[in-house]
This record gives sequence, structure tokens and C-alpha cells, in this order.
Amino acid sequence: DSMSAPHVALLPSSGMGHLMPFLRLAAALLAKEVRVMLITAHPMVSEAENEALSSFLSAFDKVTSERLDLLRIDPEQSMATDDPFYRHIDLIRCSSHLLSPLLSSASPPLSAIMTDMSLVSAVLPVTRALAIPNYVLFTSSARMLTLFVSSHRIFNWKVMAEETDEVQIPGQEPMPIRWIPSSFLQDENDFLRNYLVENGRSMMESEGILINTFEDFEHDTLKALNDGKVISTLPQLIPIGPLPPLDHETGIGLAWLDDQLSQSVVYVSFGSRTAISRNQMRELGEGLLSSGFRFLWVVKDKKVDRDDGEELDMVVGRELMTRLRERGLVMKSWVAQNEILRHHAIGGFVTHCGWNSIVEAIWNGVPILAWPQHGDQKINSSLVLRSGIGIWEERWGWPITEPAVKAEKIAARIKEMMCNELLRSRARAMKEAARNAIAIDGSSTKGLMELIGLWKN
Ligand code: BUP
Repeated sequence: DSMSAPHVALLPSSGMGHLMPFLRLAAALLAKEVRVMLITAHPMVSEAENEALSSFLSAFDKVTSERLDLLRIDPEQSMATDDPFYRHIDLIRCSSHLLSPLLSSASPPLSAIMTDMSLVSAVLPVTRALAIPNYVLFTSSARMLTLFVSSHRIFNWKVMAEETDEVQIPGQEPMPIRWIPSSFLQDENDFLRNYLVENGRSMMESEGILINTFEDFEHDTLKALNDGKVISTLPQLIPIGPLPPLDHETGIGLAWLDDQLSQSVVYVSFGSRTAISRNQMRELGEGLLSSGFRFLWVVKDKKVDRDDGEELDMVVGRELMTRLRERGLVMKSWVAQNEILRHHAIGGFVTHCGWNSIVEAIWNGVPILAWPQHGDQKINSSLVLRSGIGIWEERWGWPITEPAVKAEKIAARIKEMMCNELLRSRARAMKEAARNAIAIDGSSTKGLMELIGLWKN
């Protein structure tokens, strides 16, 4: 009954790639009769985050929404980075003591808090003082987690990168240095590098790590992690994925897609925080045209959507835009990605391989052409390749540099993705496995139910 229902706080961090899985987790917990307090830090970085939060709150009125009003600090004192999302994380870090009154006044008292992977080290001291169990939601792959939790044991990544071309993480096959997120490869004075390493270390002190993946997709890595082969001090790791997209995640109508043949359209998006160069955009546009397929392309010109004011004709070029409009749909973000991926007309997804995008492609059985740009995306791409649900041309840019990948090459890879029946059938099988994982007796459901059971005692 509701008297004994556990009460849990959720604390996402900056950017849609972090907010989306938290909102979906909130819904999954509510569906299991858990009370949810959602704490978000304001002001948020992007318009997309504001909108996602308010539409979520109107769809789920049982959720208690709390605001963490960020301190205004001198940017000079903030983490040395010009990335607005990392700066925002740093503001949350500096404001984390303000969480204390929010958490301690919760009624009924909190059974646990779920903290984003980028906020663990900042939040742990607060939750420890209040004796609230602190769990982490890791918003990337299990393979990426192996790197995160070993990072504090690898003495100096930068030095290592100069000496070898592979990283040996215990219990794992060697990982090429060129897949490692560049932040890890900075020297020991680099704030961001130290912050990542510190969070990896702090995760060891959390009560448990929830991860948006599932057995059939990352079986070996999950097993190595849970058997203590990667690091013996790992707290319990609970795969709870795929966190299913929510019904209210809809956008403007997709009449154009409705008129297309099944599996005939290429969907192209590089996520919510990756802008590609204008030169590369033009090649991509030409590549889409010469692939012969129809397409839905979400163009991103600036890292943060608020800055993305320029007309597509200016960004892509008027002449090219005219030709593109004859064959496809070119839009600016925000689109409702899951609604697109689940549409029968979509036959393939050109993606930067942000973890949520991969999980959503799997959820909908859509084959992938991986084009990673930074961060965890190469590691994620390697999983796409290995599982056989997509292809990856490793020689393409990292990060997007000049010279741009040429249109003909892009067109050839798009054709390969769209015409490969084997990819399509593997993607379909993975979709089945994904849905089974969260069915009533699925592996992810069991993990989540056991966890909730702990909170009831
Ligand atoms: Br763009 C865009 N609509 O127009 P990732 C993204 N999304 O629904 P990222 C939309 O944002 P990180 C759009 O479905 C996914 O849930 C998308 O997360 C949604 O990449 C999320 O794929 C994006 O993980 O984050 O945003 O680059 O850097 O954390 O990987």
C-alpha cells in the first residue's frame, strides 16, 4: 500500500542525454508503485531540457518536482571548460550542499537517491551525512563503465597513450587508445580529467550502479563486471534497460513519413549536443542525395539549441537545401526521436552513437550506421559493430575534423546499411531481446524489482 511505498529521489545532470534516461527511470519506478521526487538544477542549459521536463511533469502528476537553484558563481572559478554542459555540471557540484534541506525534509523520508554518474563525487558527502543510500544511474554502456571505474587505477592515461596504443582494463579485451574519450587523455592538471576520474572512484562508494543496458546486448561485459573481474570493489551493478520511451514523447506530426514506403527512409541525427562543421554538413547533404534514399535529417549547427538561430538555408546552403527538400525532410532539433525511430518508414539510422540513441534504435529494431564524434561514442560504436546491428567506418572523423568525409563515401555506407538484410534481421532480433528484458519475468525487471524490494525493508 502507499504507506509502505518507498520514496526515492532522482538527480539528473546536464544535457538531454542525461535527462531523458532519468525521466524514463522515474516513470518505470512509478509504474512499480515507488514514489518519486525529481530534483532538477535550474536554470537548465537547453530549451530542449526545459520542454522535456515540463511535458514530463504534466504527464506524470504524481511526481514531486523539486528545484535546485544553482548558485551564481564567477565563471572564472568554475571548471576550466568552455562546454556549457560541463560548466553546468560544475555549478551543480558547487551548489550540492543546497540539496541537504531538500533531501532531509522529504516526506515520507527517502529510501534512496539515484544520482547521475557525473555528480556522484559531489553528492555522496551530502547523502552520507543524511544516511540516505546513494545509487548511481550510469547513462552509458557497460563497456564504458569498465573504463570509468578503472580510470583511477590507471596512473596516467596521457603518458600511457604516448607509449602504447591499447589500454588493458582487467577482465576485458584490450581497448584501442583511439577509442578513449579525449578528456581522459589530458594531463593530471586538467580539471575535467580529474573530475571524471574522481567520479569513477566515488562510484565504488555508492550503494549500487543502475545501468541502461541489458543482458543480451552486453552479456560478457556485465558478467565480467559483476564477477569482480574488472574491479573487485564494484558495488552491485543492476542492468535495468532498456528504459522504455514514454507515450508523451511526441512531436509535431509526421505526415511526410506516413506517406513513405516501409523501411525506405534514412534518419540522420548527431544527438543533442554535437554540431558538425558546415563543410561536413554539405558533404552529408550531397551524400544523402546521391544515396538515392529518402531521408529525415536533423541538422544541428550549434552545441546549445538556444544559439541555433540561423535558417537552414544559411547553414546548409540555399541551393543544396532546395535539392534536399525534393527528396527528404530537413529539420532542426527538437524532434521526438523515438517517435521517428518507431515509424514503419524508417529503415536505418545514421547516428553519433550517444548511448540513448543506440538504446532507442535497438528498442525499435532499426539498423545503425555509426558515426561517433566524441566522448563515449567510439566505445558505443564498437558494441553496435560487434552485435551486428549496424556498421561503423572507423576511419571517419574523430572529432569532426577537416577534411570532411566525402559525399560518395557517405552515400556508399548509407546504401550498405539500407540494403543489408542481415543487419535488419539482427536488429529485429535485438529488439525482441530488448523487449523481453523488461517483460514481466525479464532480466532487467527482476533486477529492478529486487532493488525496490530492498527499499521496502
Ligand atoms: Br537531437 C535530439 N530529439 O532532436 P544521446 C535528441 N533527442 O528526442 P547526446 C530527441 O535526446 P550524450 C532530438 O532521443 C535521446 O534520448 C534522443 O541522447 C533525444 O546523445 C537524447 O543519444 C540524446 O545519448 O548525449 O544528447 O549527444 O553526449 O550524453 O551522449
